[in-house]
Amino acid sequence: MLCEAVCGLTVDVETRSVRGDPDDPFSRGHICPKAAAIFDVQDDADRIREPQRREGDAFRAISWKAALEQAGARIAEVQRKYGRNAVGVYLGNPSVHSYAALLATPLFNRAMGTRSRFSATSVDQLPAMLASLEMFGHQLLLPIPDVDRTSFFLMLGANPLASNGSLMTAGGISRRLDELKKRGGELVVVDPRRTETAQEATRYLPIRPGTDALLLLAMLHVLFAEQRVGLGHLKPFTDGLPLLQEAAQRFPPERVAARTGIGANEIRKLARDFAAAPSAVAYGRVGTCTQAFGGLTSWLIVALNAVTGNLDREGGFLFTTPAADLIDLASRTRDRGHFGVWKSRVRGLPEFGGELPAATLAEEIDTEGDGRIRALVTFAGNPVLSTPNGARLDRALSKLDFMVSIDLYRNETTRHANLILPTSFGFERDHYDLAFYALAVRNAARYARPLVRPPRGVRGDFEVLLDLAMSVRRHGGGKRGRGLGLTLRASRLLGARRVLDLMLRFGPHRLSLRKLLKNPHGIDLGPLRPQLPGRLGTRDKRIALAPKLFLDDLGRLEASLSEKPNGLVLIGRRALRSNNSWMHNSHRLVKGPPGCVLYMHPEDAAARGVVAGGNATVESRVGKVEVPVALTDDLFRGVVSLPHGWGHAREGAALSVARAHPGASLNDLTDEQAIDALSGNAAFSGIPVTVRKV
Ligand SMILES: Nc1nc2c(c(=O)[nH]1)N[C@H]1C(S)=C(S)[C@@H](COP(=O)(O)OP(=O)(O)OC[C@H]3O[C@@H](n4cnc5c(=O)[nH]c(N)nc54)[C@H](O)[C@@H]3O)O[C@H]1N2
Ligand SMILES: Nc1nc2c(c(=O)[nH]1)N[C@H]1C(S)=C(S)[C@@H](COP(=O)(O)OP(=O)(O)OC[C@H]3O[C@@H](n4cnc5c(=O)[nH]c(N)nc54)[C@H](O)[C@@H]3O)O[C@H]1N2
Ligand SMILES: [Mo]
Repeated sequence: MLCEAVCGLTVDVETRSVRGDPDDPFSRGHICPKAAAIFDVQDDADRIREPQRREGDAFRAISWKAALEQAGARIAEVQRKYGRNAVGVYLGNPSVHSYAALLATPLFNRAMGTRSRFSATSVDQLPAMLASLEMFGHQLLLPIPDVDRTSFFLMLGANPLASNGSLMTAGGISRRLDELKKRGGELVVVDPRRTETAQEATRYLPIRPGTDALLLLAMLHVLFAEQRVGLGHLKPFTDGLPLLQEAAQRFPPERVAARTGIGANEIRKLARDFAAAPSAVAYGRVGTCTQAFGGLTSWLIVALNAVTGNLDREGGFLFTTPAADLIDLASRTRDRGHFGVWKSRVRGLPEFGGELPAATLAEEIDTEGDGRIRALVTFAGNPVLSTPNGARLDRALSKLDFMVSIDLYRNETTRHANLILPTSFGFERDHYDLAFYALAVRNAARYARPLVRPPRGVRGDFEVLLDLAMSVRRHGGGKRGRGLGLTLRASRLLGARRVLDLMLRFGPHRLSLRKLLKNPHGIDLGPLRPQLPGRLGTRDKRIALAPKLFLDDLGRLEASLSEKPNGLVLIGRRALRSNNSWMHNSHRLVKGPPGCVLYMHPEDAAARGVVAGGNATVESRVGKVEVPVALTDDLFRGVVSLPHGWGHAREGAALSVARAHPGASLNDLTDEQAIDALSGNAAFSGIPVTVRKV
């Protein structure tokens, strides 16, 4: 319900204790500190338990009826006056952790009828989805590393020992990586920081931020030059191998070594070992997505798997067969995704799947002109702390005519709202991991009933989203059309639970909620299986190995080869006892040494007179923060690291624990102008900064 690892939990409601469920066939008893903190959020005194309306600087409780009326009327008014696009929508990360929200948001978006849509996708996995759209014809068709059967795991820009794994749903990832090593396999980690995961690796390759695409092209160069390329069973339905070869020819290892920081021999050895392994998988995550070449890197990762015969092969990179199959449903409704069909108003950035990059949200609010965003709906998000140049967005939000937020808290973002609508959370609602079984390393399914009653003043995410949409339409806003009105009302009547049940019944494993309820520990549906070309979303059921979109971006990459490193660059990190921006109000997660600390290489620190334990200022083009410093050799020279999700000192948020452990926001330093020019995704990695001793 808040983590991609979807671990089975044993819960004692009386004592508020949460333990790992040893009988869960998927997670086998694994648990992490975040799960134990679910009750901290659920029982949090700061949690919002009734709709709140802002009156001046104060918030007062109002009834649901009044709140929905007012929200609908104000949003409709803005849309009637200024057009539908004058209302923006931002969906945060937890909207994919609640199956009810996941089912309601597409309907909500359709009903609002606005093109000013944003989400956490464009500060996260958008480039990986773009690669899937271009190569497999479906934005949701993401291949997953077969960690349990692979013999060579090449991991770039991911730290699952802290994150529990992402786009790789796997309860107990550290055990799974241990097992890989025990069976004689290799774990190679490529990261500018020797992370918790890198420390467990059999090989660690420190890399300069933002240069993974160069490394991957050089690996491909070696494989083509040494005739180690073989598409295997993909051959009859894969196009573009010669084009990929041509591209790779431009990037011999010697040409990229200095820029990446990885020696040519090291690159050759890595390429050979990867190709020679009985099975291998290359996988990248936040570090390969949220950087200036996120699109290229995501494409090349898939390409490397494909040309070594590891795509759609056991032990390699495979597609899932989830019991409730959103991918198949999207295909049936012909919504496989699209890219660049329209552009943002101010900067001309491309839409992806109907959403614009979050990096452009602030300027769409604070730039005058036709189509300016004047009202905003946020759902389960905190973009002030989580999107680039959050401080600018913070200022922009205060200029809105109207804002409504659906959230558990009055946080750094929702404090700007005129209305906050609170929803149920945790064990108060039923649970099924609709999104994450589609990303799991084994096929599995588990459904959990609610264990406790929600507070009287909150409602379900599904209900709130649909009720708000209906209220907007009643007041003459949103998209018109009788069909849409009927769909909204019918869905509201049916409820999320029944929609889920139907999806399970018509899904590939013919399950149902009844069957799942009979198996409360969850059902194992077996390992991932090859399923190409059948699963492809492309009309001709062929894979595009070298889409033009990516080939056209290679010139930009090539130009980066001549960049000379100069000064320090900033990257982010995650910690096990922290969850994006919203769990710092849990005592048990923030106790102990401070989490928001700048990591610095001792030589970089010495050159600036910065000492361990002292404070330093970090300054970028957009802002400046002051943070404590820790020194560590585990960093690429010239790179400093700060975790994201902190910065809780802002006036007006109601997070009393977090406020006592505020930290500084990494996104007061990241730059909304720093994006992957191809995809529009935020480029958090490699922000030039100046560090000074305080
Ligand atoms: N405890 C905890 N768990 C979480 C979260 C959390 O906040 N806390 N957040 C959840 C969410 S929303 C997500 S998306 C996942 C993310 O899951 P992961 O991607 O596994 O987690 P990160 O720690 O962000 O790992 C990114 C790594 O990329 C490295 N990196 C930075 N720049 C580059 C680069 O240019 N190249 C390479 N090769 N590496 C680079 C960083 O040093 C870092 O180690 O975690 C999820 N799980
Ligand atoms: N610099 C930098 N920035 C980053 C990242 C990074 O690595 N570096 N990581 C990025 C990534 S991967 C992500 S996913 C984003 C996350 O960015 P966001 O999604 O914008 O923010 P979160 O911190 O996840 O905040 C989630 C909010 O949802 C609320 N919430 C939780 N559960 C529910 C629920 O069930 N219903 C409702 N209605 N509300 C709920 C919480 O109270 C909280 O206010 O941050 C991104 N920002
Ligand atoms: Mo994320």
